[in-house]
Amino acid sequence: MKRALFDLTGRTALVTGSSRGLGLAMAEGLAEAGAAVVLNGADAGRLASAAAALRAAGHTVHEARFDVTNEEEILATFADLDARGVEIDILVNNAGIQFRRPMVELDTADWRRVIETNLTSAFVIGREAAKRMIPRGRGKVINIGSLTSDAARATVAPYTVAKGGIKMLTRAMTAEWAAHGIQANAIGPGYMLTDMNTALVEHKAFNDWVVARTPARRWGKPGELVGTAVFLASAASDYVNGQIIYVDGGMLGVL
Ligand code: GCO
Repeated sequence: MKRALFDLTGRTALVTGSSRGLGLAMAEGLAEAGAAVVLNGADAGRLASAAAALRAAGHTVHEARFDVTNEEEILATFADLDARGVEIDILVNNAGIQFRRPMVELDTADWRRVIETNLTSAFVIGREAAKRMIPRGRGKVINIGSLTSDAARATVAPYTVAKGGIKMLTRAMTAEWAAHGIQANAIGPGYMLTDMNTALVEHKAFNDWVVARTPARRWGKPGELVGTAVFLASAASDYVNGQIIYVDGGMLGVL
């Protein structure tokens, strides 16, 4: 049977940082397109309730509690998935943190924590997934970038550097894995209504700046990443590689 272009039936997607926010929205969208999903979070309770909600909607859900900065936990998770015969066809490197502080006041430990969580984790988890995708001759890696993958904003330097790194990591993955049938791409969300941005939404001047600066004149909703995620996870993007697709209401492209 010829697989419909955007159909993910029979595929399994691991989405890191998916017990809430953008990650959960994308996991739900991939499930609605037919995929089984492996939800991930560091908090077992939050993970279990997110998984229960998706199961109640009729989706096939596995739970993978691990801290994306803990390599031992990552390797143990992949060994456990192997043992259970759960093949990861689609990886969404979404887990990330934000930390806002001018660089002259920024501790090196905070810098390292953001880089480890937002960039190094994508390399380590991507490496483990690719080791298993390459022998199968196919796979999808979707890295979650940001507007700051291409433009800086004051007070968020480590986040900006990590997200800039995500764009180039995506291209490095393409350089090494595309010939093995793996498509690695990125999504650059704009200003989305997530927990990470609550303080910004509640800050009137910042909120007004986002609304005025965004051609769509509004913040984005997590569900608005789903279409791009399904496209990059499906056969529809089999010749799309090393790209970053901005889902930002036009913010990055318009002065
Ligand atoms: C910030 C925000 C941004 C957004 C997003 C924009 O402090 O400016 O947290 O980083 O979350 O990444 O693309």
